[in-house]
Amino acid sequence: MTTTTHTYTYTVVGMTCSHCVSSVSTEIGLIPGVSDVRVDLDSGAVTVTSEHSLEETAVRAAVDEAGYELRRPEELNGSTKRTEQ
Ligand SMILES: [Cu+2]
Repeated sequence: MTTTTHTYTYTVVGMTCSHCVSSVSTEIGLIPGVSDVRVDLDSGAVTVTSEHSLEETAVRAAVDEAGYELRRPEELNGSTKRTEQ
C-alpha cells in the first residue's frame, strides 16, 4: 500500500500570536485531502501536507477566510513592493 503525499510551503503574513496560527491551521485543515498543517509563527512559513495535489487558490482562499494573506516567495522578495494599509 503506497500513499503519495504532497507537501507545499507557503508564506502567510499578518499572524501575530498562537491564536492566529490556530486560525490559519484550522482553515487550511478544512481543505479536502489536507492531512497536516504546520505553521511557524516567526517566519510565517506554512507547510501543508495533502493526500491530493492542492490548488494554490484553495489555500489562498482558506488563508483569506482566516483573515490573513498568503504570499509567494517572489512576492515577498521580488519587485512587487506595494504598501497597502
Ligand atoms: Cu493572533
